[in-house]
Amino acid sequence: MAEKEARSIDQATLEMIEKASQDGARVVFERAETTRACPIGQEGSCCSICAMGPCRVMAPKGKEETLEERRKRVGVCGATPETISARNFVRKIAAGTASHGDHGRVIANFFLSVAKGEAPGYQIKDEMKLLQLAMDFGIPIGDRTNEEIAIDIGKLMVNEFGKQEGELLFLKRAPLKRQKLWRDLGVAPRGIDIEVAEAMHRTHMGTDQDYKDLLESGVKVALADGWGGSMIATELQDIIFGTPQPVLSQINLGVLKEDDVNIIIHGHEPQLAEMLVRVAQDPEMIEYARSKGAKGINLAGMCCTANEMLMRHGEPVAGNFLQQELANVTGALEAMVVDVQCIMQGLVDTAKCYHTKIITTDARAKIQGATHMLFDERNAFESTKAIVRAAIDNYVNRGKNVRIPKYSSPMVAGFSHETINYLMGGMFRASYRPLNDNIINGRIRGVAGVVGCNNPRTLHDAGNLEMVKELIKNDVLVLQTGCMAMASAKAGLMVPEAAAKYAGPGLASVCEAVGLPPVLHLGACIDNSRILIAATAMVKEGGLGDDISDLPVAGAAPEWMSEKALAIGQYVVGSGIFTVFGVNWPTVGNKEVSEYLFKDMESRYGGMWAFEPDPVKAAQLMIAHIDKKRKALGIDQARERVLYDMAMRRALES
Ligand code: NFS
Repeated sequence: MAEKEARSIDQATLEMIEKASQDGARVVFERAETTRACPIGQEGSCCSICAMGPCRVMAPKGKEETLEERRKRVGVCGATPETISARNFVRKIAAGTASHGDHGRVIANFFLSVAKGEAPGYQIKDEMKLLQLAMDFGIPIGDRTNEEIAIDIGKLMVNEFGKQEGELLFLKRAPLKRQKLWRDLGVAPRGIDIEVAEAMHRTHMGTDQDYKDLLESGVKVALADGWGGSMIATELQDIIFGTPQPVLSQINLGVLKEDDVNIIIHGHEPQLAEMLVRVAQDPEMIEYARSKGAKGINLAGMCCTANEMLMRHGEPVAGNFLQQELANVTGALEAMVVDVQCIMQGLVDTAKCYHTKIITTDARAKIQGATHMLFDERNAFESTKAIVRAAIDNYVNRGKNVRIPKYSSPMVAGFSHETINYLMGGMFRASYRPLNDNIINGRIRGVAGVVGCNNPRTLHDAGNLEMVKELIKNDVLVLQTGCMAMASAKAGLMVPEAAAKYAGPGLASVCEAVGLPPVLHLGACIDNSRILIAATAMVKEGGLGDDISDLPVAGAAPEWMSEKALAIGQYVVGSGIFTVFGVNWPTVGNKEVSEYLFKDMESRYGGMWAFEPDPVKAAQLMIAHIDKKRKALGIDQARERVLYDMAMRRALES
């Protein structure tokens, strides 16, 4: 058991790992033990981009290398370890940007279909955001219908992907100083696809072979994610599906129900999920479920699609990335419906031990052994009904080996840039002023974004929890997305009462005054763009410098695993924010490349990377950076005075 406990701190997860091993079902935790990570690939010292290799160029460990030895430590083509390391790093960023970009492109085209009335069942939900975007882009409003305006916006957004020259439109949202910096450094992206294609070309055998130049191109392609693909996805999804507002829900495998047809939707793009929410409530479908002996239909989410449904509908969340196969292990899941990204192929093998149907729904992502049922946006209601019907039909196949862990936690989610603005400032004077004032007076020391995946190479959920607790204890307000948001929610950090329990006195006093949890859920990974917008809003509000890099803020991904996480990290650093990653670091085998990312980037971008696998130490690095920024702003004194006041107050009370 001691060994099993080393896999997760989440009781529901531990219980299901145990059940999996009793049932003979293999899950990710076990595979991570039997399939060891390749140490050469892990440190970024293997080049496999041509057939003269793969070439392994590791530095000798524990001894000084002579110049002659160093000269020989190159690939067959002569590529230096720096080139190889940087090339690998940039390729990963390009893949991450491509993934978020492809999501954004699908959403932009879908948005256009909705506007043209070609996707029945969907309509524009957030008119205010639509009009705001139209004004941002100079699209005439007048007495035109929302749909006419949306067609113009949709065309403009679709065009961002294939644009060949100029600059991405959303760059204009960044502080002016940041925009100028990007232009001066030559990293302002022209379009989204072009930057991905160029990064793939630069990293092809025999093209860009100057590691610094390669790493700069990594910033350019990453910015095309954060201020491009991801931001387009978030903005357009908000307009079609609604901008999130605070909402109460439940999280963990305990949200599955013994007597219902359980359906989990897992993946990233919310079109199908939105329709599932509707179809699962359809009386005809509920009646059909009853005809098979179930009490009803229970819909829950997994991974980032869960976040999308949670944010807008308060739908329950079954778990984060490492829990996906464990949902099958409950024996109570009729269908795991998936689309794209973060879907483990292992789901199919695990499902074989139970009755769960794995249903793929996207033409870009089929899985051998799964059932493919293509979701058609233009016939959304009917094609979703077919999926739900298949799940219901599977209910009769449920076996006796059912155990749903009794763990689920309440959470408040649904924070967006707009809701933070509103909650802080109030309906009639929505503004970031109170947030900035509380940062200036030191009640809030700074703001941290803690985001990203789970990774079985580190204790599940623990990196997040230790980091977030350390941050809020030190009065740092934490903004979260993705699987890390879920880790905090499971541990009870996303309810207002958590402020009194875990936050430092300054942060707790602000949270209590506004009724906020000390840890705010901003949505899916794509919604890290909300953090960029929030940071920009803080700059524009005034009093905290004139660029994002002046703000007392920091970012982290303590349990990251995906290429998307690297793209996110690089655009956050390129936007001026110090960012620390845990688990392992993809350029750790190369000193020069790591130095560039950890140190040199600061002089160019005002933000830089760090690697620290110990989550508490990583949190302390973030706090030290926040304090450095406070000092530069001249607000470090204010903080000390507030602490003195607190001490005085306590003395008075006693
Ligand atoms: Ni983002 Fe990682 Fe995946 Fe979401 Fe979860 S693993 S980079 S958090 S589900 S995208």
